[in-house]
Amino acid sequence: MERTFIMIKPDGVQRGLVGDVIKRFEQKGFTLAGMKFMSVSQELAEQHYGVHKERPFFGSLIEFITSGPVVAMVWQGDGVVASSRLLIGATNPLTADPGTIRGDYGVNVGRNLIHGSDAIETAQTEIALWFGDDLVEWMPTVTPWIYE
Ligand code: ABT
Ligand code: MG
Repeated sequence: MERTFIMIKPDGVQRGLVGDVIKRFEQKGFTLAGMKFMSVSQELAEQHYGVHKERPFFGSLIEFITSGPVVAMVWQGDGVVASSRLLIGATNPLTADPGTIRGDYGVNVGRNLIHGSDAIETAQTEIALWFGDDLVEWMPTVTPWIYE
């Protein structure tokens, strides 16, 4: 089953949006496979955002993501990687569609509330980085009402 890494960033936690975000993923029909409320170390932040190391916003990005607790999660389901990006919306909340998380709650690209892996391969790398093997294998009893 496909899995993706989702993180509610410090702004989403501070603004009390944790419940709303989890609700959207639950109601879509995806299954939670891992979740932890945690502070992000400098080292983990730099590894997670390693692809942006040379970008001008790298410093402020690391500062932001380590500025307060985050909720790290793994969600699973058919097509969950691409579908999560649709639920989350465009990187810039001002151009994210209404109905998406960023479109409904965000204004600034540096305060865009939530992270979702951008490809299946990235998801595998990010899940290994944040959770290792510490995931829960289970099958909700409603599964036959979501999958034919
Ligand atoms: P993430 O889910 O955080 O990876 O965002 P997304 O994949 O939608 O967008 P990318 B391009 O990966 O942005 C990573 C973080 O960098 C911030 N950013 C990005 C800027 O601050 N300025 C920029 O010009 C760009 C392109 C937004 C993302 N996260 N935060 N916070
Ligand atoms: Mg990204």
